[in-house]
Amino acid sequence: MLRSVLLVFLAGGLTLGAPYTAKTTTVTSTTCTTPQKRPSWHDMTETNKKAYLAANRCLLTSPAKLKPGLPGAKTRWDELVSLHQIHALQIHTTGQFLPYHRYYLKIFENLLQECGYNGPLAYWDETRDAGKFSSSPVFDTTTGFGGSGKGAQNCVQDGPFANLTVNIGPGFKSQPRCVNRRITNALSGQCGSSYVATALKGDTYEKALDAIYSGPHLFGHMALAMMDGDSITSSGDPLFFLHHSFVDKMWWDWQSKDTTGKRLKEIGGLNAQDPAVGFSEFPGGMEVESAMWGKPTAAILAATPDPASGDNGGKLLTLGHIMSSGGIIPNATVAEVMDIKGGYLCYEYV
Ligand SMILES: *[C@@H]1O[C@H](CO)[C@@H](O)[C@H](O)[C@H]1NC(C)=O
Ligand SMILES: *[C@@H]1O[C@H](CO)[C@@H](O)[C@H](O)[C@H]1NC(C)=O
Ligand SMILES: [Cu+2]
Repeated sequence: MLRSVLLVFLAGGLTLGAPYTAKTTTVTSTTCTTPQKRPSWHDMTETNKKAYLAANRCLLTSPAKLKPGLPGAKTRWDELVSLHQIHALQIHTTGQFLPYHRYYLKIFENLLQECGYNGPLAYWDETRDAGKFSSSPVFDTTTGFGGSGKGAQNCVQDGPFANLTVNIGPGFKSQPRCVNRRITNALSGQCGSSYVATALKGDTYEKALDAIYSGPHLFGHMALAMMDGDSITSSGDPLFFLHHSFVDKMWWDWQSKDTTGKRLKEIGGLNAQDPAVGFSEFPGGMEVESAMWGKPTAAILAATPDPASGDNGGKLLTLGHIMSSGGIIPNATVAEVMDIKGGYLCYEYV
């Protein structure tokens, strides 16, 4: 239903400037007239910061809701992390990386609303803190995420997420572990503005995708080592969503640099990892890398969607690709998330 409404809107978009026709009522129901402003954490109001953090904490401490449940999920937060685990080999080092993580932020936003937060998501403008992440206001103990973890497990021991447990991970396992991270300032230098500018120079989707993925995205993860730096389940640390909103903003900045609108329809890459490559940041293919995090269990495989959903059975990602969330929010196509002000999504970075 939503999808057909959007198609009408996209079709309408091709004739921008033409007067609206009889389709106006469906078109207006999905247009985006007042996009929600998504600020950098630095600029978020203190009230919103505290409410946002409280809603994250609420999800970490609320029971799981889905029936049938997702593998290993005990809390509502675990369900969110489990989705990332289930999709891990389809959404990293693939064309799906940017659209799925944009959709994942929408799943997250819906979950925050369940916990009573109706303000905007925030991103972390990492360029302001590059090279000195640890002194960022992001790590404040009352209006931030708490600091670097301590002890052998790097458990976060101050702030709203101290002593909280996530049951998804490491890798494809499901074992209780603390919210953990370890900040390395030197690695955060490559989240600086000159590196971001370089990452956005490519003139095709695949060039931008690779440069964002291997550049500031990866360096941010390495500098933060959220959840043991685990590629499969790093979303266990609420900080993940601030970093990934920054990644989403980079994609949006690249998309909107071209004023013809061409990049709102440009997609490419694979819809699942090439087994010979696996994650591009690690040597060896999938088989070698599985030594780090195991292999998807039978339960995880049973919950994993067909990587070619909506892609006509092929290996390449198309705009028709269907993204899913285990039922937390409705499925959406890649086409629906291309424009953050397209109607299905309605926000902007400020
Ligand atoms: C976390 O747990 C430790 C050890 O159990 C305890 O000393 C500390 O006060 C707790 N911190 C918070 C913020 O609850
Ligand atoms: C959503 O997508 C999943 C995975 O592709 C699929 O199994 C499910 O049937 C879809 N749901 C709807 C309502 O289309
Ligand atoms: Cu991810």
